[in-house]
Amino acid sequence: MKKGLFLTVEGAEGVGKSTNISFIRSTLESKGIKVVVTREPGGTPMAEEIREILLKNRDERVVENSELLLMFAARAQHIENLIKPALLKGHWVISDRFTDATYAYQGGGREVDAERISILEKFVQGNFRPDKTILLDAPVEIGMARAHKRGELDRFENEKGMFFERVRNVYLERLSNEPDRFELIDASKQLVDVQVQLKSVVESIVDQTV
Ligand code: Z5A
Repeated sequence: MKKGLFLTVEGAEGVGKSTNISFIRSTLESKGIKVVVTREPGGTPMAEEIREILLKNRDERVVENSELLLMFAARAQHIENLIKPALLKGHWVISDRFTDATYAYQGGGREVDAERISILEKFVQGNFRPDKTILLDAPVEIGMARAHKRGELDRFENEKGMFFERVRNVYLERLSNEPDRFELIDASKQLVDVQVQLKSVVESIVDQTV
């Protein structure tokens, strides 16, 4: 039986997930909560190897179904070998991306039928879903400009603006379909303002849970 809380952080590229996960972690730890931070694709040694395959720029066309299946192969390793054992110990798990990213990137970005994703979600996860999801949202140009400052771009970061518009739209649709699970943060603001919003959201999640 699950004892900890599974929190995912989502958003299109460069919205500040990595930066703000450190802030979320320290906010939770200051309240005495034991936290495990992880990411997708990745989080276990084998899933990190799959991540390298997925992110690498290559000449061979990556077929949409191969990309989709690899995302779920990495996720199966991640859920069974890291997320569920940590939750069972009572830790809170914060994952930088999870299955909402598959709906957004493979469903929205690559235009794979959402029904196909849903079938794999049920196959790999059963009923396992995040308890809460924080969506960092910003206009695509802002996220891309921030991400592009970091230098060499991976296979996803090399996509064009329209791809990320579709990604953002799917995230916003999912937020409006599941308002109880999602918390929306305006990530276009200065970092200090983003973290004021985050602090209040994280404190309210703790108040509802602990
Ligand atoms: N992917 C997928 O397709 N399907 C799936 O199912 C899953 C993933 C799970 C790797 O993810 C890729 O995998 C991802 C989707 C795909 N590709 N893309 N794009 P990732 O999460 O590792 O990669 P990412 O989305 O590119 O994340 P990122 O580049 O690491 O961005 P971020 O974590 O959101 O941002 P950041 O590194 O914290 O911040 C970016 C820069 O902006 C940095 O210099 C910060 O200092 C700066 N920053 C952050 N916040 C602010 C504010 N508020 N103001 C100003 N500057 C800021």
